[in-house]
Amino acid sequence: MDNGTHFRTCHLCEAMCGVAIDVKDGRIASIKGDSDDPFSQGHICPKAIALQDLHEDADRLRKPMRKTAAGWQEMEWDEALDLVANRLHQIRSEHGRNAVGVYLGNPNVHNHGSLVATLPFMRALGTQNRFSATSNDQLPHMLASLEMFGHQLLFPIPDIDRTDLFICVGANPMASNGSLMTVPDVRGRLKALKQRGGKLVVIDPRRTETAKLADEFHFVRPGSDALLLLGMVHTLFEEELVNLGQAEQWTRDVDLVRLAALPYAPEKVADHTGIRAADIRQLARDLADTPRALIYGRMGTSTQAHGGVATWLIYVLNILTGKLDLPGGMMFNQPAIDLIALGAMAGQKGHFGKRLSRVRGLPEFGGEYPASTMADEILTPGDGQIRAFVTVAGNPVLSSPSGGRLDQAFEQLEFMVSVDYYLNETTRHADVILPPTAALERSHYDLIFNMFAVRNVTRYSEPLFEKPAAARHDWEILLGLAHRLEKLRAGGRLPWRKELGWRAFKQLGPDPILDMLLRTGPYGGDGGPARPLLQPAMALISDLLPNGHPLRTLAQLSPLDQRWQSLPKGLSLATLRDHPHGLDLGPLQPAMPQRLYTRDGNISLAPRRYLYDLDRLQARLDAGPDDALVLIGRRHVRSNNSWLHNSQRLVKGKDRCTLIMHPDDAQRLGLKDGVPADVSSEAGTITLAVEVSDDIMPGVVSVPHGWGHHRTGTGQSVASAHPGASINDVLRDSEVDPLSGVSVLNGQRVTVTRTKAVAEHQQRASA
Ligand SMILES: Nc1nc2c(c(=O)[nH]1)N[C@H]1C(S)=C(S)[C@@H](COP(=O)(O)OP(=O)(O)OC[C@H]3O[C@@H](n4cnc5c(=O)[nH]c(N)nc54)[C@H](O)[C@@H]3O)O[C@H]1N2
Ligand SMILES: Nc1nc2c(c(=O)[nH]1)N[C@H]1C(S)=C(S)[C@@H](COP(=O)(O)OP(=O)(O)OC[C@H]3O[C@@H](n4cnc5c(=O)[nH]c(N)nc54)[C@H](O)[C@@H]3O)O[C@H]1N2
Ligand code: SF4
Ligand SMILES: [Mo]
Repeated sequence: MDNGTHFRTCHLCEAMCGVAIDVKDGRIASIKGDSDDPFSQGHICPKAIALQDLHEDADRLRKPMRKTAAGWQEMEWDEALDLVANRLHQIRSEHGRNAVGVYLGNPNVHNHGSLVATLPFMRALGTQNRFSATSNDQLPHMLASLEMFGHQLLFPIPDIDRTDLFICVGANPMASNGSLMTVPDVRGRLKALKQRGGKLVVIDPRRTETAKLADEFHFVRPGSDALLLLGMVHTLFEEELVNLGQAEQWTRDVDLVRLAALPYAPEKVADHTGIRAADIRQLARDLADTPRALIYGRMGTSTQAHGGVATWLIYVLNILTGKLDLPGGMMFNQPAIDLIALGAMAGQKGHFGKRLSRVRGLPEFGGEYPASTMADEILTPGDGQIRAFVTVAGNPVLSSPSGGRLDQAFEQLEFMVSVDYYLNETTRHADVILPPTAALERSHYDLIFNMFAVRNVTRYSEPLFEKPAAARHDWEILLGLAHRLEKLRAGGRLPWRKELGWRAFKQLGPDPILDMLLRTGPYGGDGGPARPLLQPAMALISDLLPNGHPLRTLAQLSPLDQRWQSLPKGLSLATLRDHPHGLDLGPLQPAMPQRLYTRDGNISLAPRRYLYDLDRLQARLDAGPDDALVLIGRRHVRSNNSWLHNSQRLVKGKDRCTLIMHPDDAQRLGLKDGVPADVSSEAGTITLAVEVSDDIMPGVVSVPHGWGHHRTGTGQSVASAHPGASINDVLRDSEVDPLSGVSVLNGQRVTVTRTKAVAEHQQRASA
């Protein structure tokens, strides 16, 4: 790679910071914030250096590997892809297409090549046993968007730069850098909020890094948010504070919400939530009375026992107080590549509950079953049992509940393949590992996170390093497998048109598709020359895609054909190449009712499935306040899920995988700061050091996720030296929110005891 400074978007988290990477003698000399990026303006977080560490990591796999009796052996690409396709095809021929399971992990959504190639790959696999990180994450948000706004990806985004009241429930953007809110430099933006006289309120069972910046903070009992939020809705109606503003014209079922909230007066729910009734009422009043205000919820309100209802209620509160679609409230963004509109044009807005999973009868969402039933589907014999498994950029052994059970399940498969560049807790079970190129060897465009950004922005990054001759990109691996699988299914030969389609797809790759999408998108509209060969190639490619795939519309799109009330800026890939720091496309704009995709064009405020699920909440209320010890998760700015622990520069320093516990609980349990404790449930036991702190609510303990690198047979030397323990070895996969199917990652009951070995040791010492 040329010496000098290269500009790029960091792909590690959702914030999309621009980085300036200095290369000297073919090596990275420094990584800094790109101060000319109009969106991030030079901000980066400590994780950005991991871009270099990942790239240079000697443990990162660079060639396909096969597990043999004599250990792992390297393979050539064609041999590896043939082997994998043949084995998968053989198993589905013998046991049916659902005998192959597949799990897609989080890094896929940070990789436009993977996104373009995943769906044809899924279609080629043809299995209904699909899983992903969605059901350990944002599923309730997608469900609420689908039910209320008619499209699973149409998320309301906090207009953080213009709001005067930001109520943050169950999110810790100071550690996570924002989620479903792409927001580089959240600290700077929250500071600006305060400077203009605005207020930040945080509601969380832990006084988080974000809470420490807040003007007002409330501890909330994990899993009780739905009660708190209903108490706020109740107050709005009782005190006549409901005012939908413009949205009144296109919102239906307001009365049903009023009725639903009747039993939940703040005075009734206060003890359950741990928040005083007067405070609940004041929160509702503040939200209603502040013209530019919003309430935002994330992992803490989503991945819990009432995640479906709580997430719905957050949307409801914004709408009842007239904050949806208003500057300073929750707004819809308008990305340069609008997968929402494209999906809708292709007839696909999302679906839920069309099928139920075989073993536990859990609902599919967007064609995927909940990750919490993955082990059931592998371990339970019968028709449709999963016998072969594919993971793509995922580490479910550490990221999904009952990790120990997943270890067992993966071990008993007939065949497993992982598309991943690390030998880790999950991929160690694979028979073949197919490692893609490193991120800096590929181009980058945020197809997903541009849709969640707090401003409309766009930026394309060229590869920083040339791809090594023998390496394959994720999209090449997935298309290579898909093409082979389709051929095998067709008995060895495809009709010429399909064959041509696969070849065109593999030849073009994702970037010409980006170009086409940019030109035909809302900021395209330059009427530039449609490339003569591209359009027919797109027609061939779109035939390979499943029905409803957003790119299915590709062949029909043309730059002259204005589908959006166009905001022409003449965008194309060439424009973006000319602007390596990215382009600002302006603040969020009101978009209702045009942006709604519901059948009748209205917001559905009270979808029935939420109302039915209130019975379960009522039962919780009837059972009385609960003080059992419950477990919640946490994130740290120097870590990212399970896969940045092999960077020495990020893991160094004091142990961050600790059990945070309130002093009262520590005293009751005979525990002290720094002493190891056992955290147990039916799923398993983990041992980790206690960190006593009154920053956590009594009755709650917290453990970060993504650790547990003590397992044998992995190939991450730094991570193994800083193993920590996996919270998902204690969380039970039996606990899901029955409404949405999302895993309960926060609020499960656990027992904590002094680690036996230590207790015995101390007894001996005192004897
Ligand atoms: N208890 C608890 N569990 C949680 C959470 C929690 O808060 N608490 N959070 C949940 C959430 S929000 C998420 S998103 C999930 C994440 O869960 P997963 O997506 O299953 O796990 P990650 O830790 O992100 O692992 C990513 C994997 O992808 C590989 N990888 C990285 N980049 C690439 C690439 O470019 N290509 C390929 N092919 N592979 C790559 C890494 O080596 C790693 O194996 O975890 C969930 N699990
Ligand atoms: N540094 C870093 N950044 C990341 C990641 C990472 O692992 N590390 N992961 C990325 C991913 S994949 C995602 S999805 C995002 C997630 O982004 P966030 O949702 O902002 O991340 P969390 O830190 O998990 O915040 C969840 C908060 O909910 C609180 N909580 C737990 N239970 C409850 C409850 O019952 N009620 C309420 N009100 N609060 C509760 C927790 O204490 C925690 O503060 O972060 C992304 N960014
Ligand atoms: S916040 Fe950190 S990890 Fe996230 S995009 Fe910015 S530099 Fe990368
Ligand atoms: Mo996530």
